[in-house]
Amino acid sequence: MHQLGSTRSALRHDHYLQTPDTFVRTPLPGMQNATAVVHAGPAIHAGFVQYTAEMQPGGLLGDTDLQRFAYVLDGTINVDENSLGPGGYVYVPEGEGRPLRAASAARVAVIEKEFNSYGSKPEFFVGKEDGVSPHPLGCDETLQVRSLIPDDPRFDFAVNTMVYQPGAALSMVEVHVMEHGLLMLEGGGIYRLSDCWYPVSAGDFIYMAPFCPQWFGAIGRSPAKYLIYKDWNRHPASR
Ligand code: UGY
Ligand code: MN
Repeated sequence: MHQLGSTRSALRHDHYLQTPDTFVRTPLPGMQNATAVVHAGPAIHAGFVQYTAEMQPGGLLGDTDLQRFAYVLDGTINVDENSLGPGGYVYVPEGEGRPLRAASAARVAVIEKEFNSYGSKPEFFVGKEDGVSPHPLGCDETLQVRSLIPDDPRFDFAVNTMVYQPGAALSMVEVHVMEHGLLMLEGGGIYRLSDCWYPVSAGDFIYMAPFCPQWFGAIGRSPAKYLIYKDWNRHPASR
């Protein structure tokens, strides 16, 4: 049903909020029995591409020349001999082009980025979120971060999950050179972006440009959780 033209989605010069009611599906080259909801890319001057792939059983995400990180939201995907369920993830280095095949109906958060090299190229790996030890952000035990990409300067980006207990919040308004792609996975709260405050909940996507003022507070009776990308480990001049 239409909502008389209203939506929480909003596009501003240094951020945007994209809510599921506004998602438009599109096929991408190399996809078979799959479509993408594109969240970010060069069209908004982002230094990375992010999309959610919605795959039918047997669906295929074709090769890419870019480095690719994929995090399974629902269902099961296969990469080489690896089978990944919800919370599983894979990193494919630039130029390796290993296809992802859905073993069941699946939804996958995909991040692709041109590699900004520093030393040698990192290697292919797979992981499971619940195999990563969380650490508090600063001294705040109510806000736990899991780093899904190893702490290794060869990687030019980071992907973390952040879990906020109800009432937990970032301790400061952050303003930083890194940009973010953020997918809300569970719960909700209020996101401050620049001079706007947005109610957000699971399923929403947020893009934050470099230096976009940002703050989040979790509201509700259950924790809020998001998956967040940032460019990382590189000199600001090399972007
Ligand atoms: O890693 C970060 O910059 C993170 N704390 N930002 C955010 O949650 N908006
Ligand atoms: Mn940040």
